[in-house]
Amino acid sequence: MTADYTPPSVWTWDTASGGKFANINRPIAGATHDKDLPVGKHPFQLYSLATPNGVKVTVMLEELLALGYSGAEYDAWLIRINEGDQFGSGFVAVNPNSKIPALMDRSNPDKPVRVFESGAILLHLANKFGAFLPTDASEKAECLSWLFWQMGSAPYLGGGFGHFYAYAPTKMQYPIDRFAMEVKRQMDVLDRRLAESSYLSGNQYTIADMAVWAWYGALAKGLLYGAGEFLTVQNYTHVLRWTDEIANRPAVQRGRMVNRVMGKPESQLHERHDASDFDAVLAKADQAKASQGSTS
Ligand SMILES: N[C@@H](CCC(=O)N[C@@H](CS)C(=O)NCC(=O)O)C(=O)O
Repeated sequence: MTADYTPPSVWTWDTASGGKFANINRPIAGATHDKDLPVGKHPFQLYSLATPNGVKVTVMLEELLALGYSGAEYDAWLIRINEGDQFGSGFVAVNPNSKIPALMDRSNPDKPVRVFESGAILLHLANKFGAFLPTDASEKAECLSWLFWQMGSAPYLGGGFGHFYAYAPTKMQYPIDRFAMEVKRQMDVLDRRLAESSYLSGNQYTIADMAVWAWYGALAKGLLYGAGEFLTVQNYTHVLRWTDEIANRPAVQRGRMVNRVMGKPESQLHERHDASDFDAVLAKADQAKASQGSTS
């Protein structure tokens, strides 16, 4: 890759373009191999991974269960995107866009419904259970505005800033400057909103908070792309206040563990098929704490 690149008249696919994830990027859609998806016993079958886009859905499902909606019981199956699971024929049938998260709503077994795009999944669940979506028209409009704000903004954070700051094969100042500027502007947008209200849509915690928290809460805590210092995230104090409050919710703590394959082993629940699945992970965390205590 050179700084003085002149695009040819017709773009061609260079399979060795470099950069993290270059092995799974393709200029064509559709399945690469035949593979059925597993189906468990619960009304909802989630096929996902604990990236920010995946976490917002497991948080929502855990929040619904915490409110007592047993109809929100779910099986969460692991999709390893760096191994190309999203290109299996079963997955593509649920999400033709080949990206996690993808949900099959089997509450009516005679008429399963597929839902893809995390925002659509959150809205589908909120409508179905009448939860985490304000009923007041103006608060609902505010909630949907922030939900769709996240859908439109996060690609600049992940695909723009994160890609060029952390994943591209070389560090290039122009795209890093461009996307750092945009991401800081987005953080300021949130900070100003959260200075004037407890949650994004007003006084209620909603699907907009779940969606935005998964991305911008992680960024505010310095957990994305090792970029906390670079973006001086500690300056967004209202975002941090809101981030910590959401992170303390027990359902959020459970939701962020589901389909997680990175970080401390005691924070990872690769697949979730029953509420009791969390117990084994929490026992591992207790063991880790105890063994730290006995060696110190
Ligand atoms: N707009 C989509 C974005 C989903 C998305 O980008 N998923 C990523 C992981 S965070 C993915 O599956 N990438 C795999 C690929 O691009 O092949 C949503 O909100 O659901």
